[in-house]
Amino acid sequence: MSSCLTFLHAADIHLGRPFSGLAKCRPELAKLVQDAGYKAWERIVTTALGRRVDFVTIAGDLFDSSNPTVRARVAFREGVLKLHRAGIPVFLALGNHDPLTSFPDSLKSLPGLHIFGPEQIGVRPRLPERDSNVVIYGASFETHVLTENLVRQFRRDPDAKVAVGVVHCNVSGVGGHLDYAPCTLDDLRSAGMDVWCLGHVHSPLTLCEDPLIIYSGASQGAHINETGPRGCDLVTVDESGAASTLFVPLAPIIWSEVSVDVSHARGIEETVDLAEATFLDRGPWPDGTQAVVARIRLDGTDSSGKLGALVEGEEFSEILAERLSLLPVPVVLESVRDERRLPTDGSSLLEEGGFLADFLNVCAAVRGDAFQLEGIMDDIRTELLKRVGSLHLAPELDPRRLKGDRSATQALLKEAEEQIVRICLRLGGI
Ligand SMILES: [Mn+2]
Repeated sequence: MSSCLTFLHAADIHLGRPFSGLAKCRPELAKLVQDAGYKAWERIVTTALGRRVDFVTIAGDLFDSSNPTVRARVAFREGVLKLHRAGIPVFLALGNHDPLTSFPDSLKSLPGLHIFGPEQIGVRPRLPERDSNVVIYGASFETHVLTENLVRQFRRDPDAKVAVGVVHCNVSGVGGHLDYAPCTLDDLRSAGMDVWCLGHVHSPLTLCEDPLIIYSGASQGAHINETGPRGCDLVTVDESGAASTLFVPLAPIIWSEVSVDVSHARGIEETVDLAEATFLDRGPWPDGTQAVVARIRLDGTDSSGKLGALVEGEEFSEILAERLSLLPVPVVLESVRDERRLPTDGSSLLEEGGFLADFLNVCAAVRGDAFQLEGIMDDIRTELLKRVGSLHLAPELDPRRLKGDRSATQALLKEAEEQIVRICLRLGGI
């Protein structure tokens, strides 16, 4: 028996997430990711059992909704009971998606499950194999919106040998998440815990090593902005109270966004090969990865312009999807984005002559002439105001704002120029 205390920390499991947007356009993909969410929860349970941890902590957004689905409720209950039968208790703090007031009563009294209330409370689990005085502190969201600092009320008891805090909160506005239960790193440090197990931020993050302050991240990524492996944390606390963590990837589906440089592709066939090679290079994926859902960005300069519109056609995506689905870890295409830079800096299009060469020459002349540039911006402004009115003009398109900012105006013109060239090449025959 190891003398270290070990436990599993997970958060933002979001059981029962509907993926309604995705279900409308890609029902098969929505189903794949939804099933993966349940699978990730099952893996949390089997990992806890396999590692024979002392307990499991969950820091909120266990359920996606305050009215969890039947499948979500059944899956959660099953997992908790399995852990209970193995003598592994679960400590659950609730978050903004699954607040206490709406949490199903039938689940509140599950054996082996402790749900934290709205005020800080320290629970001393009975851990038969430990004589140490382990205290787990936590607090739950009572309602969806919580703007108070939950963490400031936390204090370690003087007799606690190991102190663990569990809470769903936003530390110093960490990127891109609603500012619920805001707190600072200093608030967390001054509570005197050995470990802080947090939820809310969906990327795995270690905010501090001593004391250990971690976001486990979501157990399964839900969309293209949640790329990379997802899972939970295996936390170890030694006798001196020093804590460390090991990230355990569990998500069956990994979201991925890759750029494929098509500059040297000699044709559409090689573009397919390049995309395939990019994914082979990216591996190996963590064990248990069932599929990678990928967005492919085609970039680089299409110097000959020969790939033209072929990469935008449905057939290209279909062939690519078919090829990628045969990789050792199958890749499911989320989308293909065409972000090729076109050779509008001159080179081949200018050499070819014709309409596009004339157009590019005019653009270059205008860009270099402040007077002409301003004249064009005035025309655009008049036209835009006629069409949409000043109230609806997006700030970045407002020529009044651009006036006097020559480089921004030039960049805008360059972008327009590239779009026009792209459209012309797509039409072909020019
Ligand atoms: Mn969440």
